Amino acid sequence: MSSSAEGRPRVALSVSSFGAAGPEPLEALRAAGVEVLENPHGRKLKEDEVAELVRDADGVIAGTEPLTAGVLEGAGRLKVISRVGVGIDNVDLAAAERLDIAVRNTPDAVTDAAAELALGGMLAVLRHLHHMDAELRAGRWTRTMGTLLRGKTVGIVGLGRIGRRVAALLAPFEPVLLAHDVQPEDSWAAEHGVTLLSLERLLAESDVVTLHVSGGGQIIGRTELMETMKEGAVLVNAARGGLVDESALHDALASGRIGGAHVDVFADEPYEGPLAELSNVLLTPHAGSYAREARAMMEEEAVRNVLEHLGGGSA
Ligand code: 8YV
Repeated sequence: MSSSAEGRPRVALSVSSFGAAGPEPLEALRAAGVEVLENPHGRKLKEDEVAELVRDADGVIAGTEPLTAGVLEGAGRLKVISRVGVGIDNVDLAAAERLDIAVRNTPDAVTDAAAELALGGMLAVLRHLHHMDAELRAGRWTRTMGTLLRGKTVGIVGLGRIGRRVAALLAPFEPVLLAHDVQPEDSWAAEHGVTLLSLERLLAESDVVTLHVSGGGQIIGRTELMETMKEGAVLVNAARGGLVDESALHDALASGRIGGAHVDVFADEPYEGPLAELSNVLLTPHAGSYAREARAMMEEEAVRNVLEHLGGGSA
């Protein structure tokens, strides 16, 4: 196995949470003779913090913290970035390539967890579960009438692994399924009863819009929220914060133009902001993959990936 100057290879855990689903991944790293550098903050690291943690590391097991060109240039012996997760939008891929740093991810392990969270978010928002829970805790017996998911038109933006799983989970609700994808696969859509549309038409026709693209910039801005989307529609974003204009979403929810939303991901995480003042939005802390079984799989795979690249064989 390749190693640091002191002999043992160093692997930095810059991901915000590691080992919470079980000790095996950490044990596997240590059993492989790795020196583990833990995230000292226990939350998503900022650029300067991740830079410091990975400076002397040979490998990094990473979450969604910014692995910018500056961070990678400052990590002189880094050979591999192993993402615990599927999205690699936080990694400067051009810099990684230039610096000969391999980038790996765990593309399948998150699928069920992320898709189930999105389904849960839809149901919760349609029936105002979070609002009624808050009311009851405040001593008020408030029954807020919701709407069914059954038979609704659901627009899935991004028809990759997670988007497809969402489509499958939705099937028993007998929805009209619409989807938009930058690389549409007509045969899959036809086989699964999904109608492929432009983003604009999908937004105009859907009662519920759920996002499943990883990165790529904003796609739901003020115009989409205030004009294109259906009056009273529900938006679910368990993909990436940057996809939605948060301030426009706040205004659209506050005015009732958008009926409700589940937001799991934010432009800046941890999120503190005005969406928290609205009762028609369910907020969760980027927890799409945070289900025990998924997490265990993701971490095991991430350890395997890092050890493979450091020449340590299988974990
Ligand atoms: C995070 C995710 O990676 O897979 C992704 O792209 O956004 C999440 O699963 C994960 O929570 C960070 O450990």
